[in-house]
Amino acid sequence: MKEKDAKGTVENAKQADLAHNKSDGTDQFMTTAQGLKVNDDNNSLKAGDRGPSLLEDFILREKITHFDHERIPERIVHARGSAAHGYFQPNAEAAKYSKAGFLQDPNSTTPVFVRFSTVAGFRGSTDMARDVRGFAVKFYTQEGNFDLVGNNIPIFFIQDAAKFPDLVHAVKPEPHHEMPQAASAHDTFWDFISLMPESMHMIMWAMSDRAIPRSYRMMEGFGVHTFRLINEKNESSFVKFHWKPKLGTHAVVWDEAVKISGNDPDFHRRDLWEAIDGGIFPEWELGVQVIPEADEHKFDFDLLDPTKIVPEELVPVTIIGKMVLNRNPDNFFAETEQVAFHPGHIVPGIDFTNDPLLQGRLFSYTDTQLSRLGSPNFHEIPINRTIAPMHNHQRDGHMRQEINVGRVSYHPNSLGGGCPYQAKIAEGGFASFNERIDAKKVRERSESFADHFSQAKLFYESQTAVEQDHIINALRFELSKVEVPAIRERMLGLLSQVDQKLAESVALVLGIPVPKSPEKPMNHGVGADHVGKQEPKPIVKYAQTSDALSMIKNKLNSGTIESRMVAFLCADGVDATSVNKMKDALTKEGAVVKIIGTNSTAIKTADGKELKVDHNILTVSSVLFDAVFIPSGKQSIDALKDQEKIPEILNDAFKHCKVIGAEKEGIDLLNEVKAINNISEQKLAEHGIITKDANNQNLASDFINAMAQHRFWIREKPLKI
Ligand code: HDE
Repeated sequence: MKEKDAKGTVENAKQADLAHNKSDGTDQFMTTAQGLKVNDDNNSLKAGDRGPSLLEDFILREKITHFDHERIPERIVHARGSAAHGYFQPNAEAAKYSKAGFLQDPNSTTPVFVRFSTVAGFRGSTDMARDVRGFAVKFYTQEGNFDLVGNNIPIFFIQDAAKFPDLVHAVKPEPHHEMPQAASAHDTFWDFISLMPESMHMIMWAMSDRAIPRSYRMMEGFGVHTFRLINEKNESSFVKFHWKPKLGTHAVVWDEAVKISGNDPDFHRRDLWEAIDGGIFPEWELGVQVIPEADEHKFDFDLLDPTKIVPEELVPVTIIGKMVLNRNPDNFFAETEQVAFHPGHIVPGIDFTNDPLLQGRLFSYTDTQLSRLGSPNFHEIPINRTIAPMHNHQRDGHMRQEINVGRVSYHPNSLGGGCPYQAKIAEGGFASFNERIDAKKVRERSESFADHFSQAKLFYESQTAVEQDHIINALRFELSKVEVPAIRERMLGLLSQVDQKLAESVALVLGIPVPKSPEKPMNHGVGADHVGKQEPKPIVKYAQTSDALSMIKNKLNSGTIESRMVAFLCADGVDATSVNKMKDALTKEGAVVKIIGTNSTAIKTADGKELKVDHNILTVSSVLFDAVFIPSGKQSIDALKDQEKIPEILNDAFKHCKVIGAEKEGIDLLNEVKAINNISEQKLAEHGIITKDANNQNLASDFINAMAQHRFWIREKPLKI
């Protein structure tokens, strides 16, 4: 009876705990942390109204002391991030490969919390840096938390965890003056890279438009390492995890990224927040490339090498479920900042491989949480708690939340009835995959990891000409920021082993020649003693290119315009029919229309009605939108012609190859863009400039079809090589 009471009390306390964990503070008295109602929060306790403050003022001291300690260390990498809640639902395929409980029932859903991030920048840095994006998913499964802590690029810079601190030191702001912020375009990064040929495949991806995504919602995600799945029959297969976005994979262009950083450094955070807030829920399919255990050595690369992909043309991606993000966090710090991911959080049915990068990560994440969140009890922070029942003998420590009852805190025990019990495998107990290891202890790199250029080549050659130009331009920019000539030269040497023309066209702008290529591809680090001693394997020339690697050729891009942002440029006297017709058509397709007005509140349409303004033209730029439309209305157009921002908005929209639409008098405003005047009227649509005369009724559908093509690269001048 007593025991029952005690349990009841604990239950009540737990409920109270939960109630306390979530509070919006409305309709309640202000109290101190101890629950004392506060009578005056505006004045400190003083000796006389003009006298000194009194040490006795415990209310002031409590408030300021708490404030003084409000910050925790930011993540050493991935400090800048944004997150959302949602759910995962498997399909019928999933159970074939894994016995994980959350993958068994197509009618079940599992809650998830997903955090996207940049890597190099500090917590307050721009979302738009050229960088890899983190894509970390916490599945709150009934069998415990499973964290899939991946990136938006399927490979990594280095092959062994031992080089991770060096990589991060090299890319972070330089230690003497802490510059540059959130940028790889500086000497220490390229110095390191130029001595690490194994990074060349990743460099191709990082210099491509993948590193400047249009939205977190429009990125692929990858588990990067090869993992294992184990099914009910205890069959193990190797897998690569893929997240495939429903909205396709899209990027901005570099000039746009630079301008977005100034216009709205929270661009990705805002985009994610507003989409979910507006009921446009981001969605991904989860796919796996499954490689049977017997095929481990079938490929020209090593499945354990994290600088290699498995081309989708060799092993197709099988979809095993979908993920939908449908709820914004309530509190940034409590959730997005305090969430603690760990690639070692797995559940039965999922296991690791011996990828030496993954192996290093398994140690690092708990270690970092101890210093970042300050206690081994970080699993008790609400966002990190498992929804599975949790019982063990771990006790105490800083900020322990759980009140463990009873006197037994050890195993085996008889005093506690032997509880908690260990679970047999049939009862869901976790047992590591029984892999046989019979080897010498060595500090070596496997010879099978030695080819650093074939897949860099495969990636480069799989891109369209436009995408290749963007890679060349990114390298020109980054290496022009490098000050030490020897670093540039070494980089050109490495690039020439990916593609001679690529190296030459970068060299053209650097003003130096490409060094003579070594006869054999340079597969060992220049002067680096850490990269195995073996002779490099001959380069495997991949026969095919892979469309999946190109964002433009990628079949994910279905042409939807859902959630795309369109700026309508309006002033007093705008034609309401022109606005509404286009707006209705776009909204029907799921696009979002924003009225950009010449004031911050509302403008008057030609028929005297009020049109609510979403943004004052002073605060926007076309880089914040996917397309621009100029509705008709002579008075409106005349007023817009006087606006200082108009030439910048239209010229940028043109330069960034975005769709521009204009109706009747609106067409006059296009004169602001010289380049448009050089395009003949018949060719305007081909260039993504959608206009119409009074008789043509197809403006809206033409505009929508053009937007579905995303960008009109025809406007971009091919690079001189
Ligand atoms: Fe991480 N990584 N990482 N990483 N990583 C961290 O953990 C680390 C690597 C990734 O939104 C840290 O909690 C090592 C690859 C993401 O909270 C830290 C190595 C991939 C996030 C850490 C790697 C990742 C992190 C910093 C090489 C793609 C953000 C704060 C052995 C598969 C998670 C933290 C979030 C965060 C260590 C390499 C993805 C220090 C040692 C490869 C998405 O523990």
